[in-house]
Amino acid sequence: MTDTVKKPSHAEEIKLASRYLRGDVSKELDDTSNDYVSDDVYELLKFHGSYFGYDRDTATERKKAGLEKHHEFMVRLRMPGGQLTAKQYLIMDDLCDQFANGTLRITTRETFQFHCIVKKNMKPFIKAINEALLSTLSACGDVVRNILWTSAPIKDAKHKIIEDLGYALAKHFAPQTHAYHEIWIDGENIVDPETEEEPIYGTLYLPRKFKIAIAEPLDNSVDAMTNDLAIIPFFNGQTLEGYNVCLGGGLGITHNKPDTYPRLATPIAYVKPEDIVSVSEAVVKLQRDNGDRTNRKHARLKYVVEENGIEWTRKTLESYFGKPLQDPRPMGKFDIPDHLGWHEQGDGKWWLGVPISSGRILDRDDERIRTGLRKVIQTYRMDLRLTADQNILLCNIDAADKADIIALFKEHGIKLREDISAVYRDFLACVALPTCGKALAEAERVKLPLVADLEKIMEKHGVLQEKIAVRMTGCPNGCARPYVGDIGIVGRTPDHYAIYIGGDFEGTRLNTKILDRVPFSELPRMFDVFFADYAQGKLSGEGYGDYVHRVGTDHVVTQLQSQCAGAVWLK
Ligand code: SRM
Ligand code: SF4
Repeated sequence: MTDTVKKPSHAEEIKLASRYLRGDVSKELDDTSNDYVSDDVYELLKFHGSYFGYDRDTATERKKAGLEKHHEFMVRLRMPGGQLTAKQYLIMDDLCDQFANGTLRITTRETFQFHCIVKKNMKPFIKAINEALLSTLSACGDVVRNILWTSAPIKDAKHKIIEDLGYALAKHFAPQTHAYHEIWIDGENIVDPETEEEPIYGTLYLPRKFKIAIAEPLDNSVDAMTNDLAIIPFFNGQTLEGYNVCLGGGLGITHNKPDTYPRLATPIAYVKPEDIVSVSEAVVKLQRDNGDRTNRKHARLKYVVEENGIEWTRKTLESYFGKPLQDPRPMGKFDIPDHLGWHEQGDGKWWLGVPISSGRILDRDDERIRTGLRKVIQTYRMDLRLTADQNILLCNIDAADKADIIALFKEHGIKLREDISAVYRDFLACVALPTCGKALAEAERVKLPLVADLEKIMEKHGVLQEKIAVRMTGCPNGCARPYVGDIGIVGRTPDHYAIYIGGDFEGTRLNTKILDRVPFSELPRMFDVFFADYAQGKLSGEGYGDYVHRVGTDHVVTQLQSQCAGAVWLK
């Protein structure tokens, strides 16, 4: 018998042949004889911050009418820590009318996405983004993605240290290729690709996307442990002592494929402040050389760590770093502070956290979020931060302006912290239909009616103000991090969802699947059983996920079986 050596995936061949991400991107975008791009350019465009797709709402009708799909592009910004200025916001707001679908979409990784851009607009659009001193380079693709840290603009030494590290890592891992400038900004070859180098990534870049987040136990609002690399600083008061580096978080799965699984990062080592950038580089190189380049479904760092074990991971990391590493320090319980509403920043100024349902900035019925936000930002020119739970923080506000700002929001019918329930606040939904090519079911578009149902049910059982994180996605890829919430609702087939329960609010425990295909219309009935049981059995202050973890998922399933007997979705 001969050993079969697996071939690298096609994506690897495309990267290798691309001359550091150039390929035919520019040529194909300039071809106005059609509105699409080839499969190879589709792969390369990701590194430039864009996904090519089509409008899924109209695809079937158009096919019946013998028409082509309506092709369009999504564009994502890279915005470390979710930070942008008022001027940049206002330009993005203009650009979404000029080139996209008139909405800005805050993502679960603290940045903006734009949807429905047509091919001929791609070059002027990305150029205009860069003219506003923002970028889309490496917002997607097999590279280090947007780096997350808490959006809270607290002015103390601790937050400054975290922010400085975030920016240092973002700079360190930015791709070095000039392709981006050539294609989107200068429009000509300024560097010979033969002489170029990617010192960290090499010609093949990484086997897959790579995500980094920094959290400290008192603020894990970025769900750090779901990242390939989670960095946890330890402070003594305001003095930094060092960092735990935790490897191998990641959430994407395929339904019914047990060899794909969500995983939380494992603490591997404790490192000194001066070593954190080199150790992070060592982690990225470990994944670069050991991630599975033959199968993209198996290519994330989580599989390298899980399959080789902690000892191997630690030893291999030491060999890349070049020095022995210390054991990780024990970590305390994580917390997730509420960044919405008014908060004093520590320098006499204030920030206001504004809830944006599913991060979609648009005028919706009486709630004119886009117009109201624009007006407030135009008037007060404050700095802004986007959060990992799809909200926006308006920063550096003078106490004297607080009342007028609230009045402006009220005038536009915008719901603020005090106008929404806890479950509204902590319910994340991914984009899903109609733009996401992977969506099996709806998420963002059905979120608000579902929240309204949930609120009624929770109120009926007297648990409306309990903190419960619900995360809903249109497919099992996990973009709204459904496997770490108290409750995960994951698209299974059109209109049907798999249900996961028993994670924790703090993002440190995975939940468990209990149901496979619940129709959307049956979700309220299911929640009614969940919350009746929870209200009766919970301890004071106990979250839903913690309750389920204590009583066991079998107990919840038994409740469902006795109260929804005969329901097809229980089988
Ligand atoms: Fe995601 C792919 C949207 C955060 C795991 N994600 C996609 C694509 C690009 C669909 C595609 O590949 O064709 C989605 C674009 C939809 C659209 O129409 O806009 C998409 N992901 C999003 C966003 C916008 C969700 C949101 O509602 O905010 C988030 C953008 C983040 C950003 O700004 O960079 C987003 N995606 C996540 C997260 C959460 C996180 O990173 O904290 C995850 C889970 C963590 C992880 O990476 O494991 C996530 N997205 C995935 C996966 C599964 C990856 C895997 O290892 O299996 C895919 C599919 C893929 O990569 O092949 C995916
Ligand atoms: Fe699309 Fe699935 Fe991600 Fe939702 S979870 S945005 S449906 S890839």
